Amino acid sequence: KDERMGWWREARFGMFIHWGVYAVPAGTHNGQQINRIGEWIMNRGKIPVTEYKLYAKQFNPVKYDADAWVRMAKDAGMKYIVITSKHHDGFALFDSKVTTWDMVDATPYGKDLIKPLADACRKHGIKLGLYYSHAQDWVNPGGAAARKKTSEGWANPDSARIDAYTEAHSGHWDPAQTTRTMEQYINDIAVPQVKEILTQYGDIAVLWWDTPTGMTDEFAEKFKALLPLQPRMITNDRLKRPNYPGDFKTPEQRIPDLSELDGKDWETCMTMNGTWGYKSYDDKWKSSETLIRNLLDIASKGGNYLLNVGPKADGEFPAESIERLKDIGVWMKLNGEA
Ligand code: FUL
Repeated sequence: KDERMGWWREARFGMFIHWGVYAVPAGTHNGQQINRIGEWIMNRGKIPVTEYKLYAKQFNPVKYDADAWVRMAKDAGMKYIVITSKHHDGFALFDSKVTTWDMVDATPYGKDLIKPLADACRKHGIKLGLYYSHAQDWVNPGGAAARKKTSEGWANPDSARIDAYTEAHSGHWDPAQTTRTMEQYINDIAVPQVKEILTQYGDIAVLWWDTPTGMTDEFAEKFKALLPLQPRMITNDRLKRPNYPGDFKTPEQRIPDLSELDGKDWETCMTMNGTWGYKSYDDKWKSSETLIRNLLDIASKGGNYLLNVGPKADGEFPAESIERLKDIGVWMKLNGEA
């Protein structure tokens, strides 16, 4: 394990990228601003599957320039990138053969988004990690859904009825989501897709699981069995809880106190503003100074900082993110870190 962790322990700083169909509504559905994080808009707004799918028809990131993204990360002193190959909305940014709910089949763009990023990372000496939502999937039937109340998410006149429905259907809000079992989803979608992402893009440095809603040991073992496909890869601690510690812990949106450190490897993931996935009106931006201080705090405690960018649907990073990455890069160069 120490051998596999070597580069990561020295990396200190990486870029998280949350990108998907949710960048199209960008926080607003049917004229209503949906509360909280942008990539959860489908769940928070309880958007029916067929309605949410229409957003993919507008997902056409013609300005996507993977090389420019990787250069921005590298110039900021980042050593690795972790991108959402599939988030909870089930949408695959890659070319998946087991579903049409992917970039190639469901969008006008029609091309795999992970491939150019993998190529650019290789070219610039940046490690590539893939986030994969293995349990939650709100579009491929049988995927899990975390129960979130509409009454907390937005002012829907029909909140009470929708919340009662999700309560009775393990968090699902659309009958289309439950036409298959979770076991079928694991066997026919999630396991084959993890196989796809671990075999289609060359070396994958990190596999980043998330939110093990409904995960059983039996399901978790099926995913674990795929890890030898990338023998040098490391994984986080979110495959299943407890008993699947992975290679590092993942404090979210917070930096642990010294008293919490127990000698295990850890990575703080954090947003630059208040959302992971792009929201057009989120303005809770942290200052560049705060971000640099966070990095120093984390590095001094032996952790890694995975700082998020939520690209827009046209393929560009938000201007505020670009500005902050540049500021961090300037500081890094002054301090001989990049
Ligand atoms: C969470 C997810 O539910 C969020 O959408 C985000 O991806 C964050 C990094 O992990 O648990």
